[in-house]
Formats: sequence, C-alpha cells, structure tokens
Amino acid sequence: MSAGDTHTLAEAVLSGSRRALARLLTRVEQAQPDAQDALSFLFPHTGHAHVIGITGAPGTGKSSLVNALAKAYRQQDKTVAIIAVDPTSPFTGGAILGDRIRMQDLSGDSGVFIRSMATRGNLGGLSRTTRDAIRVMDAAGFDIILVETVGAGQSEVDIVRTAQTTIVVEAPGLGDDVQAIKAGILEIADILVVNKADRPGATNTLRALKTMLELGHPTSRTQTTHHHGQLMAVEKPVTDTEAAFWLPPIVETVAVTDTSGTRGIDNLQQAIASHQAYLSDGPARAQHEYQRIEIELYERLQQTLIHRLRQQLSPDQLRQVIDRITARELDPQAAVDLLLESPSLEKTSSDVLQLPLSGS
Ligand SMILES: Nc1nc2c(ncn2[C@@H]2O[C@H](COP(=O)(O)OP(=O)(O)OP(=O)(O)O)[C@@H](O)[C@H]2O)c(=O)[nH]1
Ligand SMILES: [Mg+2]
Repeated sequence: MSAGDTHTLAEAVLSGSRRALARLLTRVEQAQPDAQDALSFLFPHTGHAHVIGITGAPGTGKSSLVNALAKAYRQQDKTVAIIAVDPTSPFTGGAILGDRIRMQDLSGDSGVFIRSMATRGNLGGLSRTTRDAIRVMDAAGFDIILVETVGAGQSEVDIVRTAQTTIVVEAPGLGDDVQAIKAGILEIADILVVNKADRPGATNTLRALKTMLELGHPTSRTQTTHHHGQLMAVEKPVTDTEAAFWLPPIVETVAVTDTSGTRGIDNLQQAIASHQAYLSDGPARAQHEYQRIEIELYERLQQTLIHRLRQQLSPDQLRQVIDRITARELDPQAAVDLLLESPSLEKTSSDVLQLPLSGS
C-alpha cells in the first residue's frame, strides 16, 4: 500500500467509514510501516473520546460489564468503540470467542464498533499498539472507548494507564476475598466495581475493598490511631489539598441479563461521569494528561533507542562486550557507556528525535 493509499484510508476513517477503520486497525496491529503516516495524519483529530479502561482478574465479568455499559451509553445516543485486549491467547482464542458471544447483542448497531486484539508476538509492543488503536477510534469520532484487559501483570497496568478513567473489577468467590486484587492494580483504580453482586460473598468483598481503600488511599477519611493502647478509627479533617484528590467510589453491579436483569449499571455510569467531571476541572486534567503523555513518550523513546542500537551494533560487538563482563574486565554499567560511545553509534543521540516512531 502506498502512502497515498494510507492517506485515503485515514481520510475515510475521518468521514466515518467502518470498513476503513477496520482495515487501518489491522495495519496498526501489524505495525505496518505506513500505519505511522496514518496515525500522524489522524493525531490532530484525537482527544475527544472518553477512554475507559476496565481491568480485573479473569472471569470477574469485565466483558459482561463492557457489554452492559455499551448498551447504556447507546441509550444515551453516545457512540461506543470497544477494544478487548488479550495478551496471551491467539486470535482464535477461547476468551475472545467468548467475548464475541457475550457482546453479540451489540452487533448490528452501527454506533458500536468492537475490536479484539490478541497480541502475542506483537511487533510494536502491546501498550503501544493499544494506544494507537485507541487513537484511530478516537479520530473516527467515537464518544466512548471501552478498553478491556485482564489485570494480571505490568503490561496490563501499562495499557490501563492509557485510559482516562480506570475501572477495576472484583467479584466474590475468587479465592480469599480481596486476595485476587493485586495491590498495584488497586492503586490504579479510579472506580472499583464489585460485580456479581447477586452472588453470596459480595458483601464480604465489598467490606474488604472498603477497608483496603481506607487504609491505603491518601484521601482516606478514616485513620487508625492508638488511644490508651487501643486501635481506634478517627476521622481526618478535610483540607484544601485533599479536596483536589479523587477518592475511588465502590460500585456494586450485576452485569448479566439472563435471569434477574442487570443492576447498578446506572450507578457505574454516574461514577464514570463524576470522574470525567473531576478530570475536566482545571489542574487535575492537565496533570493527568501530562502524565499519560510522559509515560508514552518515554516508552516510545526507549523502544526507538533500543531498536536503533540493535541496528548499529553487530552481534559480534555485543558478544565481545558480554564476554568481557563475564571475565570481570568490565562492569555492566561501564559496558553500557562503552556501547553508547562506540563511533558507529555517534549518530544515534542526535538523530533519534527525527526517527519515525514506528520502531520497525
Ligand atoms: N452471577 C453473575 N454472573 C456473572 C455476572 N457478570 C458476569 N457473570 C458471568 O461470569 C462469567 C465471566 O464473565 P465475563 O464477562 O466473560 O468475565 P471477564 O472478566 O470478561 O472474563 P475474562 O475476559 O475471561 O477475564 C460469565 O459466565 C458471565 O456470565 C454477574 O453480575 N453475576
Ligand atoms: Mg473478557
């Protein structure tokens, strides 16, 4: 495909073609060199969508929630794009097949666009591809972009950082109450959901989450203190700086529709809207966006620099350096300095900012 074709494709995306959108997403996913041109072209048209990340342990009901949320947004006439990121299974994987079936009742609605991304062996890195896919969807004009990832490792945390609002989903009956929640995942939550509230144990999960939040969050209203040798809970006074913090609300939901119908989806939508309002209020927004872009920039710089180095160093050079470290002639940091100073690399530092960021 020529640069002109990519341009046409990107323009078709802007004018609302779903076919062009699907084709461009494939190019982005495969890290095709010309995809970068399209991304650059589309970038000025991004920044309008509200990107909502939904993460949590496997089977907590993320896809079911995405489905319910998408329907609720459609009822408000908002257009919705969905990205289900599966870091492990191949494209035909069971999880994604399951998602397709769960989200079937959304198909046929042109205001909804669903994309699964199975990214094992992905060329450009999982979080970068996800970010790029989100940007394409954003440029395509969707109001809401829902990104589902399994909250299991660092890469998922990275993906979630792409979102403006992050929802961490917990459910009862996944082992020892809150054990299923990794501390790192909890920290990134803007909203906590206890899904499967119809199941026994939901109250325990809710209570455990509340305790964890109250102990761990900077805006926590209650603090424990020792008083005459007894542990007591005390209320902290509200200060101005604290008012600028966001205390993650906990929302109970039932996401399945088969028997009793869904529950709490409206509350979840309200929590999302409140978070969006909080974000669009002055300093919080600027800070949030700055952080997200900073993370992305470092990630791209890192990938590009490493790629550039790999291209310029021969495997022999690398092997020699490793041998010298093994022989204790060089320490690893001195080796890094040496490699960066190598004459063949002189161009690297000055050229890096002009490099295309596709990394391919
Ligand atoms: N009882 C009950 N079951 C639910 C609820 N939400 C989802 N489920 C069921 O839980 C199972 C897992 O739901 P999914 O939506 O696929 O969960 P997930 O978190 O997307 O799963 P993975 O993507 O595989 O990690 C399915 O059988 C759902 O029908 C709920 O609110 N109550
Ligand atoms: Mg799922």
